[in-house]
Amino acid sequence: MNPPIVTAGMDEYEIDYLFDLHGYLILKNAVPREDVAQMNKWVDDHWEYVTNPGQRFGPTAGGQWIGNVETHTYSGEDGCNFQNIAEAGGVFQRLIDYPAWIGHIRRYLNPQNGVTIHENLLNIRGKGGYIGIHGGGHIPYSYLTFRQPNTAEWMVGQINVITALRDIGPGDGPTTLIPGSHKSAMPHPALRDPKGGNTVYRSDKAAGLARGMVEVYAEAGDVVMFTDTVTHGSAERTSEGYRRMVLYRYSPRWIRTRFNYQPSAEFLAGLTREQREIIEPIAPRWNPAAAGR
Ligand SMILES: O=C(O)CCC(=O)C(=O)O
Ligand SMILES: [Fe+2]
Repeated sequence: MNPPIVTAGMDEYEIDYLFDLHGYLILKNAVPREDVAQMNKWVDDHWEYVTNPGQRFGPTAGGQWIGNVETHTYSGEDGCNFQNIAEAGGVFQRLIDYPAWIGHIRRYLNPQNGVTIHENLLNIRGKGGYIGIHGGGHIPYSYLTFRQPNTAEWMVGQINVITALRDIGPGDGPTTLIPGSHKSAMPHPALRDPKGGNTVYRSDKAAGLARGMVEVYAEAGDVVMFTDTVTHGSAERTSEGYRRMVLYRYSPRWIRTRFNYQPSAEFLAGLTREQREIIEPIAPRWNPAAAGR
């Protein structure tokens, strides 16, 4: 099967058809070289956090703070995450509503739902690292919708946008997914519920080896955009060195942030109106007389 590659000037209907059918798109050359270079420089400047295992933490433990960016790992194997990377500013701020994808995001979430960011991070993953197989159209999570079932309107509950900062090819631990699985009512064989329900979200097996998976390759500056509903994960990295990518997850404004990082005052002040509506779609509200605010 040919991967659903989107190139400049492609007809929107064709793009939508591919996204609907496969559950993902590869946006070629979506992020220009200068922006990729800026992000790689940030990684180089903060490499000590990646290589010092003492600064990798389990999902519930606190990480190291770089301003309002926090280091973190989900499982250890998935590598080092710099969570809340949008607060690193510059290009990371511009990614919030990057022109290459924000129009697709607004359309697929459905403009009536607005847009917010559920999670944003920069991930560095070394040899042996991977992500277990997870997701699928069978799971009754409110953010794993794809269309309004009565009218077939777009109603995608979450779209992941991965920007490759280095080329990601065979052996480099690419994202893997099962095209079309966002529409499957049956759990993947690795996600079967022993009691016959639809409760198993994730397995620890590297997703690359699971039945039906395809590896999604990307060159630096390409973007892999997929509904979180598609069954996915990543292959184990077998090459030397590290995979570098940035991930912004978009959801309707009704869905709360994953970790509830509170935007710093400086960050908020530097956002454009459109960016602010995404980062803080609902302004905080409290009794002005309350203490401590
Ligand atoms: O690390 C990867 O390639 C997959 C990341 C993932 O599971 C996600 O974006 O939801
Ligand atoms: Fe995922």
